[in-house]
Amino acid sequence: MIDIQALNDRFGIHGHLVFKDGTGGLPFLEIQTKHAEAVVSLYGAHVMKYVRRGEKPVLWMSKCSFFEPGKPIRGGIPVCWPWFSAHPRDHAKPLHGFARLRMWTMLSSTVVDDAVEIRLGLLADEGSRSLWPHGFQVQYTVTVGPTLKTELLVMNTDASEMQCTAALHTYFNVGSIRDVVVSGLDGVEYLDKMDGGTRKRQEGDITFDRETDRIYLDTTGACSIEDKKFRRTIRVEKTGSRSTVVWNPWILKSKKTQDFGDTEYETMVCVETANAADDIVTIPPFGSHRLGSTIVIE
Ligand code: TA6
Repeated sequence: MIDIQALNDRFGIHGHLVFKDGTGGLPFLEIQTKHAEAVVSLYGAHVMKYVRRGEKPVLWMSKCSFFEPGKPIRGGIPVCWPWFSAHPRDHAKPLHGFARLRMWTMLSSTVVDDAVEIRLGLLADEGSRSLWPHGFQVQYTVTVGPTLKTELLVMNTDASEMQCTAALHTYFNVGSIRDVVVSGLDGVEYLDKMDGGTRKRQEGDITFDRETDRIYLDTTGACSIEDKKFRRTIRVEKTGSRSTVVWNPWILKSKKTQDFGDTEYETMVCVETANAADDIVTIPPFGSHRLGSTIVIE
């Protein structure tokens, strides 16, 4: 049982950061700043909410999300690590790795200019080694201010190299998916998961009129999500990432997914800062890798 009072005593910041007990007994923290507010679950180090003062939420959350140990929270920014999608050799292992299914440890909380920065940690243990035979220390830094910055620092604590894939699997809140245009991937090769993983090349901007599930490869550039209904553009900048994943489940997949409302696909799009498929990250012994995303509202 996590001691909320102890967390508030040690990491709470008056007027800026408070811990609370959440649905399913999963503790979360609320962040308030001059520019924005956010909610982060310690379960999965999962940013569930980011909204700038007077604006519509930037992140999408399903009204049907589970809040149960062992099941991922649906929406916000799932931390997918140490593998993206199915485990490469054992599909019985959890989709998108185990980081989003673990309780993370608070490491620090600070006010930095007009932002609040928190760091959460995850260490290898018997449970993780039963799924993935590596020693590691992971630190996840979330900076809530006029922009939302997230960074996943993976440290390899073994004397052997580590290979992993990952995604900051961000669900963005949009007015209507049919009026959304994603740009920044023109000419980039992608794997079309809706066409058996066929390799294709993006021509122009991305629009949505069906289930869309694509892993764009060898791309380090920023993407923009133009939301015509909300009359805003969300820019997704990234570091340490060579893949961008674009996903909308559309009608049938939404209906088939228990923690996804039948029509919720209409108001979300995933543009994920990732290293997936061919873009495997190799971390040398005692080395490290940083995967970072900055979300800017224009
Ligand atoms: O990132 C897109 C994707 O890999 C889709 O194929 C879909 O599986 C989605 O992730 C959500 O996965 P989840 O395990 O969270 O339901």
